[in-house]
Amino acid sequence: MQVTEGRVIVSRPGRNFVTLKLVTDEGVTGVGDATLNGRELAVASYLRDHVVPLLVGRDPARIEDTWQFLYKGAYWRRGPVTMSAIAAVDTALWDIKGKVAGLPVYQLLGGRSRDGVTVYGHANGETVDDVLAEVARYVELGYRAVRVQCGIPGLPITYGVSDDKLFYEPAGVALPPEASWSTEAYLSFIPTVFARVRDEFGPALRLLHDAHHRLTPIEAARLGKSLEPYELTWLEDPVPAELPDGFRLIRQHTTTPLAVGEVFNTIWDCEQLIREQLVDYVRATVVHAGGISHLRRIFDLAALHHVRSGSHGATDLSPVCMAAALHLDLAIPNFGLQEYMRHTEETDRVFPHAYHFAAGYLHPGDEPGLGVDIDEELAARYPYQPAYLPVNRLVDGTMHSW
Ligand code: CS2
Ligand code: MG
Repeated sequence: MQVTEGRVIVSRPGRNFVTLKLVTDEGVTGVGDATLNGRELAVASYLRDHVVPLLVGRDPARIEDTWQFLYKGAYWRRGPVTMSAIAAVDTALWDIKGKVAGLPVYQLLGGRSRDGVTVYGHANGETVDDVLAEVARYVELGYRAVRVQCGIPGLPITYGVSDDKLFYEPAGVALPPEASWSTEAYLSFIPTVFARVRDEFGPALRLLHDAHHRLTPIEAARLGKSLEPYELTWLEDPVPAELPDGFRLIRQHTTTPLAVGEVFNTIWDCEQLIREQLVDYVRATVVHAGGISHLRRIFDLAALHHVRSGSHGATDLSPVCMAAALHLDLAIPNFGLQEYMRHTEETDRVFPHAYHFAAGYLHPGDEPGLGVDIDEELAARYPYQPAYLPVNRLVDGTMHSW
């Protein structure tokens, strides 16, 4: 069998997605997600101009060799654009292998290690009362874990809080919007939100919170400590992770578990964090961290060091990425949690999929391959439009991390 064609499909069914579809001489096809929020066309060009020509004529069965060829052969290693492009190829090749074998991909990864994939939803609201109503909605839907994000009094916009419910879209159209931020206001307010949520929903519901890389290590340590009475499953992205030592400082002060990794693109971004047990959950994803093959390598390393998976699953990761993540989540021994932010109906129509939600769990389904596809005719009706994530400034105008 040979790869004969690779189609790079850029489409905006509700938001921008980049999808790779590999075609073989025997008619079997495979799909991979290549979406990099706000930088979509860079990955599309990387694939179209530099990768697809290398794939034509290759044996699609050679997944690991193709990964090594694209990673080492480029000379320029790592980086979100490169690794998202490699991820798309890797994911599409696993899809093809599953279809050829007549097996869902999780069977090729060693079979099920659990009955279903526990997911968490993103409950957000402007006020604590809005947040309580959103958490209640997730609980009614059957969720066992909820991430809680609340508007901060005195700040006009808070990242992660919007009018969108069940899904939410942080990327605005055209030029990037700017938000403002006050650590002081945030640190004193957030524990009061969790006090109300825990009080209302009791001890069994798993609660999470995302700090979006906005704190310094000592501020994050204070937040972790003040959230201890509310027994969070994790505090996500407390500090930017370029400097792993920051996590050591947080660890010295709090037993609130830590999660990080949605912007990681290789094992080298988290090797020290994992090896030194500085975090509890690694949240790298199939699409941004080199595909199923490389993410499995990260999770295998994590398993040796008491670190569990907690993959990112916001709306900018397409249903193709979600399907691939679920096959891996079902198979690995050290699965922790999977984020599941629902896609819009438009997105779901363009990406028909077999995965389904029931009683707080997602299951990838039992179709051969990944069980997801792209309807190319429908996708063509939604042309790309530039859209950017907001940038964040302190109230005095200083650029801040987000
Ligand atoms: C968030 C996302 O879901 C999450 O954990 O951090 O909103 C994230 O900021 C976006 O997916 C970035 O593209
Ligand atoms: Mg996050």
